[in-house]
Parts: sequence; C-alpha cells; structure tokens
Amino acid sequence: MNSKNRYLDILPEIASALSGGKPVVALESTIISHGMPYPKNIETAKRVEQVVRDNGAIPATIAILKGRLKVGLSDGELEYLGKAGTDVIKASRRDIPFLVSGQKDGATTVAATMIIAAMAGIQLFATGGIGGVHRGGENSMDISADLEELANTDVSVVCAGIKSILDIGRTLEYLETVGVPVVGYKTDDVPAFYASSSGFKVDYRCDNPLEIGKAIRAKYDLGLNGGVLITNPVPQIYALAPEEIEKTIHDAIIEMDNRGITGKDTTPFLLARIAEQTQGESLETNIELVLNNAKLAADIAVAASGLRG
Ligand code: PSU
Ligand code: MN
Repeated sequence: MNSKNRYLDILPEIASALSGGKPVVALESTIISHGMPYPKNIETAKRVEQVVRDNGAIPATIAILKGRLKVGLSDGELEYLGKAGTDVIKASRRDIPFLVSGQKDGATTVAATMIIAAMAGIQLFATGGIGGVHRGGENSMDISADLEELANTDVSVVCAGIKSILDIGRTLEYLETVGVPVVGYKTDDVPAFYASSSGFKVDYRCDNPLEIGKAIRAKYDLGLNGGVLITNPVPQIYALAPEEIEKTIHDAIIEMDNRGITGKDTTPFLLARIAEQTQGESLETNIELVLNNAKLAADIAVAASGLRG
C-alpha cells in the first residue's frame, strides 16, 4: 500500500469505479460549510451528487473528518458538515497535516480537495468558484492557494469562471505564469461566476467535453503537471446583471474592510453578504451554476474514460 493511502478512506463504490476505470467526479466541502447557508448547502450538495450520477459518473465529495481524508461522504457526514458550517475549519493545503495529526475535521477548499482527489486517483473536480488574486492583492498579497494547486496537482477543475470579488485580470495573469490553461466551454470569454462574461478572453475555447478530455489526457501523458481550469458560464436564465452585482460586490468589500475581515474569512464573508443584499438571488445563481458545472464535469469524465489505454 502506498504510504499516502493509509490516511485515505475511499467509499467502496468510488474505489471500485476507480479501479475499473469508470468516471469519477470529485466535489469540495468548503462550499457546503462556508459557501452556502444551512439547509440549502446540504440540499445542494445532494443535488450536485445526483447530477453527477444522472450523467454517468460517480460523485466523490471530499472532506477531512477526525483526521481521516474522506473520499465520498455518507449522508450523516454531509449533514454534519452542513450544520456545523463555519464552525468547521476551512482547510487548504497548509491545514492538512495538522488536521490529520490532530484527528480534526476540515472542510476542504479547492486546493485541499485537489490534493486528496489526486491521492485517490481522481482527475476531475467540479465546483462553483475557485479562489484567486483578491482585489488589492498587489498590496495584501492575498492570493488563494488554489492557484498554486492548479499549477502543481494533476486534477482539472470545472468552475463558473472567476468571481468579480477577485481581481479577474491578475488571477488570469497568475494562471498564465504558472502554466494553467484556461478553457472556455462554448465561450470565448472568461465567465465571471454570477455573470456569464468578464470581458477577458479564455486561452482555449472547447465546444464539446471530449475535446477537453483529450487536452487533459495530452497534458498528463506529457508529464506536464497541474490542472486545466475549465470555465463554464452560468446558464443565461440564472445569470445576474453585471452592473447590479458589481455594485453589491463593491459595497460588500467596503463593509469587509471596515470590519477588518482578512485572509481565509474574506470569501465566506463576501458570499454571505452578497446573498443577503440580493435577497437570496445570488445564492440561487450560485446553486444553479454548481449544478451546471457538475453536469459538465461528469460529461468530461465520461468522455475521458473512453480514452484510456
Ligand atoms: N468561491 C465560491 N464559493 C466557495 C469558495 C470560493 O464561490 O465556497 C471557496 C472554495 O472552497 C475555494 C475557497 O477553494 O473558497 C478559496 O478560499 P481562499 O480564497 O481563502 O483560498
Ligand atoms: Mn486568501
């Protein structure tokens, strides 16, 4: 047994899918604990898993529980994380060793989920939004560990683009520097999470899942470490008007600065504040875009499973 594997608990259904070369899609847990309020968070997590299944892949929601790296959660474990919310530690790369050695719980960010997915042999992961270079990041140096993880760990991530609580331009520059291709699914523009376009261009546009699967396969065959970032615009009917959301985000950032909120607390604060200010409209958009991403990730995983050999 690989020494990493002794820290991993992979649900039997997922382990057998992986050993049989069947498609598996990883899902994160910070989005459950810190990204959405209870009980919508748990309801959404379950719907996301169902969408993955309905599209022919096996879902693997990842978290750290009592120091164990969990690949696949029971309903009880999911409920626990959803109810505990921000009382659970938001776990990124730096947190994993201490949670494991201290037998603690952690909800995994994109970075930490990628690490654990890679240990389990999962190559594809669906979420809503990734972390990036924060606005003002040129001074604060607040750059999410998600970006370095995409640079180094062999897991590709489907997201709804770069949220404008971040500095979209600098986030894209950073990804370019560290060699992460940004793909647009059926779009030339990088989507902006709540809005379907940011005005920035993607590196590569792909119009079908197989094309994306082939590029990922080529990257790994060539030993080019790291992930591909697949950006998938929120369906138009659920998109929020850019001007409107921009104003809400702007006000939320001012409020955050006034309250002195920094570091890992910034994204959860902003998401909650924006949901409050839009009377839940942003939350509905957030839920719909995650479901949309889960479908695309499953489609890519299914297409990629046909490429093996
Ligand atoms: N964006 C969202 N919802 C989220 C997150 C980002 O729309 O829940 C979470 C993800 O887990 C992401 C993390 O990996 O926030 C990034 O946090 P930070 O910027 O502190 O690295
Ligand atoms: Mn940060």
